[in-house]
Amino acid sequence: MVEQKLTNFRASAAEPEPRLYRTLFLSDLHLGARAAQAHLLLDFLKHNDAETIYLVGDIVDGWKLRKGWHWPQAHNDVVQKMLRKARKGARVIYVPGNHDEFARDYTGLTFGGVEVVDHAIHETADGKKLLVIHGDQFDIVVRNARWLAFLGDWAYDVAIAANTHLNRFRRLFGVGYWSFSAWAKLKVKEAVNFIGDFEETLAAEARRRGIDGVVCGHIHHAAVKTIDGVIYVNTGDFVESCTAIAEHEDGTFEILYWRKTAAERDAEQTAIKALPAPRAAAA
Ligand SMILES: [Mn+2]
Repeated sequence: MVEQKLTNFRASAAEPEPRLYRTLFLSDLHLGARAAQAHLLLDFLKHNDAETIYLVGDIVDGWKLRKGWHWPQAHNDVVQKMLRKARKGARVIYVPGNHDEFARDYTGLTFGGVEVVDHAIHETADGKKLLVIHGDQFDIVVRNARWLAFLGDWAYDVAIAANTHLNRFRRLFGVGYWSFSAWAKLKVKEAVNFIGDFEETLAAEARRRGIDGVVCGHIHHAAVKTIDGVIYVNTGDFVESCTAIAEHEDGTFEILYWRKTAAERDAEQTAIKALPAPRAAAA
C-alpha cells in the first residue's frame, strides 16, 4: 500500500506542468485512420494547454471509417483528453472539415462543452480578427482561380456552393475524396504550385471579408506568414509532420513541431538515464 502511494507520488512528480498558451490551433488529426498519430497527439495534449483550443477540421476521418471501423483505445483517449480540457475550463471550438463533414450537420450545437461551428472569427491578443476555417471549401476556387477571376463575384460564390454539393455527392456515392497528401507525393512540382495558390486564395478570402487574416488547415502544410498584408496561418497536420499552432500572450503565432520536439526530449531523457549514477559522497 505504502509502496503503491510512493509510485503514484513519483509518477505525479515526474508529470510536467503543461505549457499554457493563449490559443492552440490543431487540424487534420484524422482519428479513425490507421495513419493517425494518437500517441503523439496524447503526448502533445499532456504537455500543452490553452485558454481556447480550435479544432480546425478533419479531426475524425469519416471517409476512412466508412471503409472499415478502426477506433483503437488511443483514439478514444484523445477524445477524452479533449473533453477533459473543455470540462476544466478551456473553450474548445470545433470547425469541421471535409473528412468530418458529417459534423457540419451539427453546427450551432455544443457537445460536452465543445462548440461546433461552420467557421469562427478569432480575435488575437493584439486585436486582429482572423477567419478560422478548414479550407476545403476553396479547393475548386484554387484549381480554377483564373477563370473565376475572369467571371467575377457571382461565379466565385457559385463555385464555393458547388464544391460543398460536389463533396456531398461524392460521399453519398462512395467515391473517395480527393486526397491532397496522396496526390502531392505523386506530383511534387504541381503540389508546390497548389500550396501557393491555396495560400493566396485563403488570404484573398480574408481580404474579401475585410478582416486581418485566416487560420486554416486542409493541405497538411504548416505556415505562419503575411501575404500582401494579410495574416496567413496554417496548422499543418498531425499525421505526418505533427504540427500545431500556438498563439502567445502577446498575439504572436508559433508553429509547434511536436514530432521533432518529442523525439528530441526522448533522446535527451535516454541520454540522462545512460549516465553513471553520481558518486558525490565517495571518499
Ligand atoms: Mn481536409
